[in-house]
Amino acid sequence: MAKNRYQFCFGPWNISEGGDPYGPPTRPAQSFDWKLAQLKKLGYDAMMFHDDDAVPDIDNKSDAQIRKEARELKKQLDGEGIAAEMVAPRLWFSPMTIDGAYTSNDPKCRKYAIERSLRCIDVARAMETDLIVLWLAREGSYLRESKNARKCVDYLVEAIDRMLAHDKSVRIAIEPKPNEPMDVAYIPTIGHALAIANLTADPKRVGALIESAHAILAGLDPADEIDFACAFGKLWSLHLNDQNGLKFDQDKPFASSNLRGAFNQVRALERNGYGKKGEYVCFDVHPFRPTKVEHWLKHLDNSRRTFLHLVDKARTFDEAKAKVLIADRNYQDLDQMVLEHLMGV
Ligand code: XUL
Ligand code: MN
Repeated sequence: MAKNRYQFCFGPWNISEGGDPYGPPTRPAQSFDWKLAQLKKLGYDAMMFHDDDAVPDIDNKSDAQIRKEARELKKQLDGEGIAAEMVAPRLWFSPMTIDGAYTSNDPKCRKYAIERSLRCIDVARAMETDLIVLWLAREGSYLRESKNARKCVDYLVEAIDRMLAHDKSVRIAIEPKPNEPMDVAYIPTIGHALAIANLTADPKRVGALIESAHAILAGLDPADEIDFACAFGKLWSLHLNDQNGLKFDQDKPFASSNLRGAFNQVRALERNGYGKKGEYVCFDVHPFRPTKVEHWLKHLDNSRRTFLHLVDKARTFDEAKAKVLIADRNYQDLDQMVLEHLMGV
């Protein structure tokens, strides 16, 4: 397998219990400590957090209490040799975010969302990461006439500006997703994320996180999204996984549905030197619902293994031969060359 220059990461939610909108969990919940203990054993280096993964019940705690608990968690992580990759405000669970968070029609709810985000930054600083991820779950509409999308752009910029002003050292990575839970989201692609970044008070500190499944849901090729974000120096985190076409967000193991698509994502990461500035490769993957308890870390182990095999495949791809075929516009043989390389024949 490839000599590994990559560092790997997952979140506590990636060891999930199998519940879906149609049925209950199929595995019992595991404790946070148990999940943390599995991380190193699986060859991972860091954990990503929602603010309330780090400080449970965050809405009902004082600022001092939040900082204290986050510092204690940081000590626990240090003890295990695990870094905190990022912290993300969970802006989709509270009764205050039913009609949107930053883009709610209700000013009290918008205020809640911003204050919660500032607390999330305090958690991140106590855990010594400067990276805040925004998956903007409820910023969009179920009914277009219910919201003013022009105003919502201003609300989004205002919220990000408040976060940038709260702590001059944080960086914000927007994780676009075109739909689910919303019918249509306001920041569906990397292009939208970078355009919004440009409207903020400090565009240098606003970048992006690409999730493979989200790009596929937007009808885009995740590899091209990676190249696009990297062209701007804005790919600050990554959620690799897979998605079988346009359906619910599946968070399948990396390459599970489309090996060639995964190969092209890895090639894009390699040519852009992703990871060299300390960026992590995170797998936002979930076990299949029927998975038994004794197999429920396999999706994390397998995704990482597949990734490393694909790094080998990217590094052993015969670029010189491909160049000759491209110059000759012989895309038929280029196609077959890729297939045979992936099949190992
Ligand atoms: C949702 C999703 C989230 C974010 C973190 O689709 O991907 O898990 O990655 O909030
Ligand atoms: Mn994600």
